[in-house]
Amino acid sequence: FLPHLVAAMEEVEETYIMVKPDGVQRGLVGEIISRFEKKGFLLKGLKLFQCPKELAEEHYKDLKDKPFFPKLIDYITSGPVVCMAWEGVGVVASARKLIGATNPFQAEPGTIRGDLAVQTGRNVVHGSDSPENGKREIALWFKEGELCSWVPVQAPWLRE
Ligand code: IDP
Ligand code: MG
Repeated sequence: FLPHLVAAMEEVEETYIMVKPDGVQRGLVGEIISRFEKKGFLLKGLKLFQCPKELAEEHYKDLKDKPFFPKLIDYITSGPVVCMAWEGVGVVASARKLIGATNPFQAEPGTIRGDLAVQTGRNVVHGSDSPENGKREIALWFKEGELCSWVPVQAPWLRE
């Protein structure tokens, strides 16, 4: 399986996934991690973290002119979040599919937001929207030494 793994390396992406404070408060951490774990992505980093205001503002800087921005920052800093870095071929788009639409009312059943949330302002989970933002966000939320490179025993059973 090694030549295949090397070939796949070229397409490997990283995405930043975060259980937001409502997901932590509602006891959904295990459920949410489990969806990515069962899919077969590779977990590279994981921590419980109280996000400072400056980091929340940097993370969501593209939304700073939106009317909901102050409430969004209050929400994300209102309690601990669970930060995750996941790796895989096509992981960015695939994770967004598992997460579902931004508005949980529009998110399909079977998606995390479709199954577990009812409102945009409390949509339980974040996922990077592009490979570039995946890299940017992982660098923002994790320090050097907090990420692991490893080969899970299931690797040869995930790809032919
Ligand atoms: P995404 O999380 O699906 O990528 P974005 O448009 O990037 O959605 O918005 C980031 C986050 O900001 C959303 O997940 C949600 O928590 C919050 N948000 C977006 N739009 C609204 C809104 O209209 N009202 C309140 N919160 C919003
Ligand atoms: Mg977004």
